[in-house]
Amino acid sequence: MTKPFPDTMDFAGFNQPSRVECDIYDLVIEGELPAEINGHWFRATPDPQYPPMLGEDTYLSGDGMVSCFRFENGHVDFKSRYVMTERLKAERAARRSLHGKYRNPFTDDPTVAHLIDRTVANTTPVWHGGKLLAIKEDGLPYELDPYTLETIGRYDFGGKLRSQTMSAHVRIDPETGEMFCYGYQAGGLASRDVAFCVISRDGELVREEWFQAPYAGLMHDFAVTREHIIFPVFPTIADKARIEAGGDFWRFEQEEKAYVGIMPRNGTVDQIRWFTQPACSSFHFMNAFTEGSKVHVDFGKSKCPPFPFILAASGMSFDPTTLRSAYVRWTFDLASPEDRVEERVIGPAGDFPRVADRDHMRDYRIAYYQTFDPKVGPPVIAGPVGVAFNTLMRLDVTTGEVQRYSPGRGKSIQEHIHIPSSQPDHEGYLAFVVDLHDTGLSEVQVLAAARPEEGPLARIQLPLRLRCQVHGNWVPASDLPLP
Ligand code: V55
Ligand code: FE
Repeated sequence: MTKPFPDTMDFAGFNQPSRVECDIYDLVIEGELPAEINGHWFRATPDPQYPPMLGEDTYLSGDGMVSCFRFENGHVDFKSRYVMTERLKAERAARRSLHGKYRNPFTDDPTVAHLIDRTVANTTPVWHGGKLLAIKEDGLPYELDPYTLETIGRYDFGGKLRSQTMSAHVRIDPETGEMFCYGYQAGGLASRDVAFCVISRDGELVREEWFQAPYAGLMHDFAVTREHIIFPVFPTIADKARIEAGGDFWRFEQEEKAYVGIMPRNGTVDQIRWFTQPACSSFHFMNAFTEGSKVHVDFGKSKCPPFPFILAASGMSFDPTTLRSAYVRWTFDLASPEDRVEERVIGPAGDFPRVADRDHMRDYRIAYYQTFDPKVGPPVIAGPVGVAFNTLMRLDVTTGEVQRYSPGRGKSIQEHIHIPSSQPDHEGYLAFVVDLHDTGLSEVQVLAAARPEEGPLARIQLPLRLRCQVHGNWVPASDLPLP
């Protein structure tokens, strides 16, 4: 018998597991959905099949559920399927959870000790080189059929990839089509090995170069410019002895420094130059670009990681007011031998930064990201951090001007995507799932990216609750034809 899920933040309210694999044809739409929006919006959501074996767990451990909104000429269809990982297959066969703590194999049921990895592939759906990959940073990607969302299997770039892991965040050069990514703890649990990888436009692994990070830090995202690769390492650190003793995977070490490694894109990993800063944290990078000898990196900087389970393991507690500081630009001058970083505030605190795909890696003006604004309403629980965002922002990084949109009290928003327009001088659209806490259902809102404050052009209604996605990506019909 499958018992109820625990009554904790990670599994209650809007975070209740949904576990629904479904197809919905022609969702009901209020307003006018622009007919030029054609393509697939893939989303990855942790959605645990079984209640945690040890009684509690973090949201981030949930089995990967990939869903897709397919937009075609003013119509939208929906589909959701589990990623059939080795882990989920073993658990379905046993009809119960067999895995213990987050990323800790020493806490698992002995019957799953033979599995190559325990990834749940729940973080990002990546479309590149004609393949749809579902990735979590603790294991190899899983390849999915982009039309049926059926799992094809674990993907190692045709046997070429040596790293045991692959980053959930990748960077795709809009000019060359190359995909940049990396695996951290590439050589094993809590190792300092990082495998820097480049995948050609047509999906071939053309570079895999290993280096040692200063410590086994949580490397969730990185940044790439036309000339440089930037590897930030913040002191949320794994410790092998602690993990082997059945302890927590991550601890935020306030006494450690943060490091940023910068290498020339046409160079090699032995040319990485490390800069240091006092301990801080960031999960996502907005954009980066090189200007002469200077490298600019834009991101949301906070004092410590936001996830309650990491804070608890570090003897800290969640405090949304002190956690977040601001969006900053770090500028590194490679012409200077000094270990110096110039920091400038570019925008309010928040997360889920996204720029138009074509703006990646170069000097840019517009970014879209999210924040929690207490003036809109009291905090509502949804997603892995607990307090969900309720406000979407459009930031002009050159002027600091911010436009805001909030769907209102009792509603929270999930990570947005940006959809380019084919019309000249049109900034495109933003689309995101809105959690309707009063009805327990979800809807999608579509806004004009240039004027988010004007509110939705269209609202796409769902007859169910969509658990909070971690990340999603838009794939235009020009890259993946509609079936
Ligand atoms: C993140 C998400 C993860 C994870 C580690 O968003 C970091 C950050 C969904 O899983 O395992
Ligand atoms: Fe992320």
